[in-house]
Amino acid sequence: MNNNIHWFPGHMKKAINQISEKLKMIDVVIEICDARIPFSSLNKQLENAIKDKPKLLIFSKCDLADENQIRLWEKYYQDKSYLTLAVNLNNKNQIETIINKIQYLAKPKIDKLLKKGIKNYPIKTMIIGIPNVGKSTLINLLSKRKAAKVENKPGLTRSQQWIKIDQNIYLLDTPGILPTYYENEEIATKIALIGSIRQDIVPLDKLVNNLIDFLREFYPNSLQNRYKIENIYIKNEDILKQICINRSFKKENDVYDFQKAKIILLNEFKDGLLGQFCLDRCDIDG
Ligand SMILES: Nc1nc2c(ncn2[C@@H]2O[C@H](COP(=O)(O)OP(=O)(O)OP(=O)(O)O)[C@@H](O)[C@H]2O)c(=O)[nH]1
Ligand SMILES: [Mg+2]
Repeated sequence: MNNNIHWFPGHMKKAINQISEKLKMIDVVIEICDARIPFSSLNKQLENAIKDKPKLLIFSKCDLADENQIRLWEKYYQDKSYLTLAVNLNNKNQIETIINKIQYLAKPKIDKLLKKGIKNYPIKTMIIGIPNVGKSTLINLLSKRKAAKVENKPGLTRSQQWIKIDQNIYLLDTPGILPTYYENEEIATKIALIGSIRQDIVPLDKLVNNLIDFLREFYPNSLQNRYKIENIYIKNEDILKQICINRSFKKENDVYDFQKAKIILLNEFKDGLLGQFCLDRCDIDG
């Protein structure tokens, strides 16, 4: 890892403590992971802190991820008793499914309260996840019908802002953001590759080499098709040269512009232009 980088395990602990504090008043947790890294975008310390809460695990950006791997990862988490949902959060049709899952998760508590004669209990939910996984997109999606109305209602903690999203479901309007300061270099690289951490936090060549090795191993056709590289079982540098040829990336003195090829490869991968991928492999990482 770049020697200039300082990792801050203390920040993680602080963020988890802050989230844990808010979670005390929450009935259902909605945790979002990026479907391209369903393992690396979840944090073990946080998982421990919320293991007793009813939880919906949303795999966002499944339009950018490998369907087969999503299915395997969903099963992996379902076997650990998680309720999962793989979605494209840009698709507005998801609202009802998400609401139904929240209601399902809150039902044991509601039933218990009903037995005590307490009706109309407001279900309080909160969204958590690492940066860029779609937390704000989900808040906007869920609040759309009610135009992000903020309620100050007895039974809801007053100092917090709540958005009413359905009959009796309330969403904390500020999501819990987990920092992506990971000590583990492999995880940091994956998070950088999908764009949830500044890419320059990991040295460019490391990112690029990791990506090419990964694509060659798991999705050989992607490089072949996108950059018209006939044989991809060549050195990484030669792959980059092929990208320069394919895109006519040359500098003034007629030498190949490798830098440009590296950036283009990273960006096109991140934006899904090379296809749908999962960087976490359920059979290996899970
Ligand atoms: N393709 C695709 N893009 C998505 C999806 N969900 C969110 N995005 C995009 O991902 C980017 C980040 O989404 P946000 O909702 O801002 O993510 P966030 O978790 O609130 O990010 P922070 O506030 O930085 O922590 C935006 O460009 C969204 O449009 C999805 O399911 N599919
Ligand atoms: Mg946000």
